[in-house]
Amino acid sequence: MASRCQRLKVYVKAATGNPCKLGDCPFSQRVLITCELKNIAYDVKFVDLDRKPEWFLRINPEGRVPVIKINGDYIPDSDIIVDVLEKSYPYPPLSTCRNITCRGQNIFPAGMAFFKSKNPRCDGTESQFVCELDHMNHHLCNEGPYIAGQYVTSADIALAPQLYVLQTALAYYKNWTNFEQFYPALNLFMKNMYALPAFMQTAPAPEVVIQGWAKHWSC
Ligand SMILES: N[C@@H](CCC(=O)N[C@@H](CS)C(=O)NCC(=O)O)C(=O)O
Repeated sequence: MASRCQRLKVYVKAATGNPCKLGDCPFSQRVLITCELKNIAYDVKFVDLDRKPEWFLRINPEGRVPVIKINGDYIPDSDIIVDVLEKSYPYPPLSTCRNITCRGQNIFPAGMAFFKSKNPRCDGTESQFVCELDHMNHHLCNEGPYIAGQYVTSADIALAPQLYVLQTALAYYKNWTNFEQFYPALNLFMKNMYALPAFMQTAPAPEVVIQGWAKHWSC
């Protein structure tokens, strides 16, 4: 068990242009939701990824967030962090088996490729993204409402923040709003997840997502 006298520190992305506000990093939100659901007392530190401070690069030379500080150790990478939190704070249990946690892991990279593509119909990025969404919609329709069935697990906590930023950025920049019409089970999953207090308290504002994704749009 983690020592209760040391508060956990969570280093997350700051909003573009506002180093004191929560930024649009779905991996950071994943860790924050996990802390909220496990009732872990924690402090948040915002990291300006556009101008990475020296102190942060000393903590994590890779320069990525999220990172946690637990019992004096700095731990990067949301996959590793949620495992550490599960072991240190076992209640309520959120973990599920590896092959379930992996479900949906291709949605975010496929969505990002579709978002960045200037010719998604021809280069296959749209059909790849649609295929990933179809898979997940089908799975949730048959075995949902959550990825592992009746209860929220770490698999949902990993996927929902990714869907949130994709949905926000795709609607704004590409006028792509197909979740409700074509993926009803996935759309219901998103609504359920977004309605959790742990999600609402840790989600970046839509305008922060839109600003954060401007750089992907212009590249
Ligand atoms: N696999 C990592 C991915 C973390 C990641 O890519 N974080 C992004 C922000 S969302 C980052 O720190 N990028 C570095 C940069 O923008 O310079 C995890 O799950 O934590």
